Amino acid sequence: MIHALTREVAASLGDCQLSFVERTAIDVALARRQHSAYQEALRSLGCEIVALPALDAYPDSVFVEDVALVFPEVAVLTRPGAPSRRGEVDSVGAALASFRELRRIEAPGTIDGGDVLRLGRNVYVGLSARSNPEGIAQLGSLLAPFGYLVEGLPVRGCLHLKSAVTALADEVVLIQPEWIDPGLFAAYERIEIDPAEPHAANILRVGSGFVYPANFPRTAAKLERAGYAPTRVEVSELQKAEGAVTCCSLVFSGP
Ligand code: CIR
Repeated sequence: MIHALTREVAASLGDCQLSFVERTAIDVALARRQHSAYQEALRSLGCEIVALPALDAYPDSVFVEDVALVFPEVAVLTRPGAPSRRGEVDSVGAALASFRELRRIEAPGTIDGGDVLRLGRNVYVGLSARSNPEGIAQLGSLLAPFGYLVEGLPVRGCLHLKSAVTALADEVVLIQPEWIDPGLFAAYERIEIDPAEPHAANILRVGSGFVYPANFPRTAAKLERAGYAPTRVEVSELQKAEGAVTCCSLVFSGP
C-alpha cells in the first residue's frame, strides 16, 4: 500500500516564509480547495491519505515534505532551516512513528526535506539557505548503515534542490539547468524544463504515476512526448507560498 501523509492548510498561510517569490495575496479558501484536489489526485494514483489537522500557529505547515524524510528502512525527522518551522516537526513524527523507526537531525544541523532527492541508493541534498553541511553529514551517518550514499550539491537562485531537479525514475530526472549544474546529473537521463516555465522542475512521483502543476503546459507536453502522463492539479495558491507538488505530502510504501 502507498501512504501519503498530508496536513490541512493553515488559516495563516498568507504569513508564510518567502525567499525567491514575491509576496502576493493568497486566497486561503482556494488554497484549501486546491489542496483537496491534490489529495484526490494522490488517491487516484493509489494512495491512502493520512491527513493531519491544520496547525494555524505554523503558516508553512501544509508543506510536510520539509519536516521528515521517509525511507523504506527508517524515517528521519529534520531540523528545518527556518526557525519558524521547527514546531512543525513533532506532530509529523508522532504520525510517522506507527510506520517507521524514527531518527532525528540535531542542532546545529539543518535540513529541509525539499532539499533531499533520493535516486535509488543515492541521496542528494541541496546546499541551500535551509540545509547546512552539519545536517548533511548527520544524514550521511544516519543512512550509511542502510547502504545510502549522501552527497551535498550546490543550488542557486531557488529555495530547495527539488525546486531545481526531481525524479521521473531512479535513473531519469526533470531538471531546471539555471538553478543546478546539469553536469552533476551526467550519470542520469535528463529532461530539461521549458525555459518559459522556470518553476517547472518539481514533479511528484507516486508509484508509477505523477502529480504535476496545471500551469506548466509546455513542460507537461514535453513530458508527454517522452512517455510520462502526469495527473495535473491547480496549485496557484500553494505556489504563491513558494510551495510545489512534492512539498505537500510524504509518500511512502508500507503495510
Ligand atoms: C518555506 O519557505 O518554507 C515555504 N514557504 C515553502 C516550502 C516549500 N517546500 C518545499 O518545496 N519542499
